[in-house]
Amino acid sequence: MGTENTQKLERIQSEALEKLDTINDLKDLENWRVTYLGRKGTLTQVLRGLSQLPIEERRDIGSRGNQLKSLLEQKLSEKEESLKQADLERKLEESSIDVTLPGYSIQLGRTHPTTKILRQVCDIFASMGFEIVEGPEVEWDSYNFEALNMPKGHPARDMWDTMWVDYTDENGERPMLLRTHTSPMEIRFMERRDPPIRVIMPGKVYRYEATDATHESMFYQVEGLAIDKGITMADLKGTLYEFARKLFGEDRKIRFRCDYFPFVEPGVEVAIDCFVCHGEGCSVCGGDGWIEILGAGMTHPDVLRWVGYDPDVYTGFAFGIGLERIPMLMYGIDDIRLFYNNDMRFLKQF
Ligand code: FA5
Repeated sequence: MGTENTQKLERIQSEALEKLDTINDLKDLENWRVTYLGRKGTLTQVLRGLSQLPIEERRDIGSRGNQLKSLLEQKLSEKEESLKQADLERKLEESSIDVTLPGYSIQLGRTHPTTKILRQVCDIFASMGFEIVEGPEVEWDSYNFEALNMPKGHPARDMWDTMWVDYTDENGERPMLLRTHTSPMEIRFMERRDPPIRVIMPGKVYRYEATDATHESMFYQVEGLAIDKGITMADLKGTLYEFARKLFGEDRKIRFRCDYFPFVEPGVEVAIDCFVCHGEGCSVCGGDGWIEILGAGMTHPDVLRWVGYDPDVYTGFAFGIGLERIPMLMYGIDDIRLFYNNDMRFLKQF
């Protein structure tokens, strides 16, 4: 009986080790484990039967059996390790990824020239005590035109080729549009606040426009508004001169000329000498020698009345800067359409 169990253990050992040598994958290895070391495995059976054996044999077979169990468990884990390693190497060899190649570099974006200039413009006005506020790009007709002294049918509405939105209120009375300028924000702001006011309001505006080198159908404006007791045209000129000097430097020439906007009286347009011809006249400035960058003026008394301010107490000025015209002047960009073409060759230069 004693010899029989010893021989059984020897058989299990030689058979298990022999089979283990032939195993090449983890699934077969698991079957091997179940065969010898599993709950009903051959070695487990021998160990379970120990209690049936006479005491002297039980000790001998128990000790041999447990040694064999440890041996098989150790061989099992060694084999498992080597199979996993081989599996990993095979996968690396088969895969098309060469982990030793340097990775692709991620293309970093950069700030758009319009954003860059907008930040500079905001900083300059902030340094002069102006706050910065944004508003909606889809606007009511009443804010875009009516409150700005352009009732329905007013010929000055033709100054802004408008993109209408197919929407009115339930009475069909409040037509909607893509704002043609940032001036409606003046009204929205004044409705909410009492003077004194010093604010700039940047944002996108839209015009149904045939584009050319200086005209886009979507562009940015920066609206400015200052309302207080005793504000005069001298304050407007001083503010805009200071702005132009800070942005373009002391040497740049600035021109003020009379202009008409229904919501200011008097109105002006401000131009900077052309960066290409410096005032001589060329194709970029349309032969004029100057590039208009903004419209401005003293806020019209009717506009003040509309928002409930008393024009006998308060006066103020407003301006609307065409933002893209500024980087055009600063960097010598000769076509505004380059800004929004998404051509990386252009955008990478800033
Ligand atoms: C206005 O839009 C007025 N709201 C400005 C204003 C505000 C006047 C407050 C008085 C008081 P205008 O249409 O001229 O005005 O446009 C203002 C600036 O926007 C222009 O000086 C120009 O720099 C720029 N601009 C006008 N049209 C275009 C366009 N199609 N593409 C690019 N820039 C434009």
